[in-house]
Amino acid sequence: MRPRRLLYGLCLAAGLLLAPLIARAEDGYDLWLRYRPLPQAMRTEPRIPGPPSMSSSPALDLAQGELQRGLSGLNPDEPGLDAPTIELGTPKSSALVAGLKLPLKDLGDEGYLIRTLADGKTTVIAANTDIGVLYGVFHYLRLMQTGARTDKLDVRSVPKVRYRLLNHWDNLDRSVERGYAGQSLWDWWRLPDVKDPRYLDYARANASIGINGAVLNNVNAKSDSLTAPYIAKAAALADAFRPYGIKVYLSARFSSPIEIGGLKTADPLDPAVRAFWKAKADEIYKAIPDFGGFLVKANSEGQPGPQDYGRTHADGANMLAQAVGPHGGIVMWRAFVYSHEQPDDRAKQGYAEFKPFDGQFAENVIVQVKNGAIDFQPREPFHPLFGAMPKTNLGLEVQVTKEYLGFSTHLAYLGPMWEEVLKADTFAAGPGSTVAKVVDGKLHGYSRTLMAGVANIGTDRDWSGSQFDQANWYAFGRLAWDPEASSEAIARDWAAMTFSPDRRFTGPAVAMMMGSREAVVDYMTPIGLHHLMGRSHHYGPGPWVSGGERADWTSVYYHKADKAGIGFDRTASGSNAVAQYTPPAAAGFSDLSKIDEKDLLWFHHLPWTYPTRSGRPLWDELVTRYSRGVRSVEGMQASWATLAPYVDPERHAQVAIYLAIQRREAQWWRDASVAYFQSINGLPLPKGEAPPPLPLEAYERMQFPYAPGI
Ligand code: BDP
Repeated sequence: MRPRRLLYGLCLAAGLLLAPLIARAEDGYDLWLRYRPLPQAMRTEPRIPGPPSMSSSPALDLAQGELQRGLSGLNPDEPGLDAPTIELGTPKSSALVAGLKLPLKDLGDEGYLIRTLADGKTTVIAANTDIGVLYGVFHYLRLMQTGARTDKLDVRSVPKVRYRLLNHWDNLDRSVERGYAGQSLWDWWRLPDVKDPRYLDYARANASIGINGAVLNNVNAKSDSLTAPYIAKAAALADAFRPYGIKVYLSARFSSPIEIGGLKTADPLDPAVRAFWKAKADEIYKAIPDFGGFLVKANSEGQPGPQDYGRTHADGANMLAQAVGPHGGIVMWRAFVYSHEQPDDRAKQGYAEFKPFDGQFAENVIVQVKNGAIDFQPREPFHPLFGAMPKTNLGLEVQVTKEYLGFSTHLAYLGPMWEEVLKADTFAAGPGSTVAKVVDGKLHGYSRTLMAGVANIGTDRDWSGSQFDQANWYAFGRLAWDPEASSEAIARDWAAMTFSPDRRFTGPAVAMMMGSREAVVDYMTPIGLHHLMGRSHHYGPGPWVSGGERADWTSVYYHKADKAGIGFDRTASGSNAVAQYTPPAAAGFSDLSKIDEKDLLWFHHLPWTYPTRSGRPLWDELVTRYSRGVRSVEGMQASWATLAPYVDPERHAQVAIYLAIQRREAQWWRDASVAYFQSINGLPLPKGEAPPPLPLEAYERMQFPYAPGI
């Protein structure tokens, strides 16, 4: 044998030997779309459908392929002769669907029906559009993956929110601001020539949860993204995503007319500036005919904006809206604005700057509002703008990446956090005026609705930096589709699809997930405290952070602890931020007898001796909660250990290691916070509470110059 042949033979033999081992290793790449064989008792073995009877399209081919892939993975046995059959399509693509005269009218462009026909043997997945069919297929497969009955189906689903977008804070050098899952997926350097197959996997995963748009670049944007070479790169991504129903959007830097347009100004009322944006929009739409539109962070944290020219947010947003409007595009204008030159409570600034302009934004503008008035903290009361702008489309922005909840190594399922906000009552049109009803447009009749999630996705094999962080991506998509969905039901689906549908697994796993965010709140920012993390990288505790370039980036600005007490007085005796809410909502926050203690120190400055509802004085309650958080993590560790029989060793081990990190860091948060606040109040610890093992200075001295995500 010639040496090359020999080498080839050896490699082949080694490959064959190793293949079963490699195939068994699970690294999380498959997400919730694993399609591993179901336990025998759950199998139904439907007959895999043939190609569409009348016409096809890329999306329909994908739907067909996905169904085949799912069914043959989940039910590897040959279907029996009397196996049920599945028909999928639109009235245009399927003669059966056309003939059935199904009630498709109200399904719109994205909804679908899944129905078992009277013969009890045929199930149709039908929609008005091919993408609707694809969504229906993913729903059908989810039912199978979670072990639900599929023999008598009557499902109808229509998204309640029109724009369901991921916001990638990805930079052109492939770093990701606040990203903890590796580099950016977008290989800007090699695009547009090299089209990483992972772009398709990304799009497929998003389609499976109904996400229909991606903002490709960081809100702290560079103008380069709008130059011809980068438009071509974005167009290549748009081509990859299109069959999956995903449009691309770009963050636009407001000063681009100066930086890449050769103008002296970016004043939105200047005719040359308006002409620049119009020409830029035309150029983009030429390359990407279904381009979604622009996302803009203006006049916030040093970003340029219309106020630099004495103009308003409405002036800026409307100018861009006019440029993309003729092409069907939208502008998402962020309400996350605040300035350290403004002495008033930072929590009040978004409302103060936007509320006066209600009704002045163009119809294709959506003002994008973070869930709370400060900044993605582990817990914030809902943003006062919700319910306050009936004449302006408002969208909700949440952070899927866990900048403030332990990066990727803490297990925190964010579904309950978003559900808490979505269920919060604004009382804008009487009781029941929830944030969900504002966001889905029902309350005020918005013409455009939006939910945006700051993505937690990167080049890590498991996409999100941890197995359980995939659940946050998943839950975001599901809640954007239906903001009134139950985060617990979503967690159950995810756990079943991602690990095992066995109830002995999903029961404890879902319990862990549902308690996990509250655990983080306990060990980081209990009882309404907020913004206590390390400076700039935001890793670990930093309640002592003070001084520096801006007060509103310190911790002492927010906790206001002194010898006598702690908390931010946002009632009438303090900043009166509470007055930005409707009177009934405000009363619920300012009245000490009514307020939920979870928000107590967000709105009130109270003495350390203040009697909390547990009967403990405030200081004792605070310490108790810090320690409770650490114990909750120990509980998760114990629970996870018992779940080993249901999870492949690779993923089980990764989660266990991360939980050990979380346990250690929860203790660190508790100890450092207790040491700091005790240095301020000089009070003894409640009985049974261990003193922090290190002196305060030791915690303060810790430096993390290489923390990820900056
Ligand atoms: C903050 C992040 C910062 C973002 C900012 C934003 O620390 O990196 O630029 O939000 O939303 O939480 O613009």
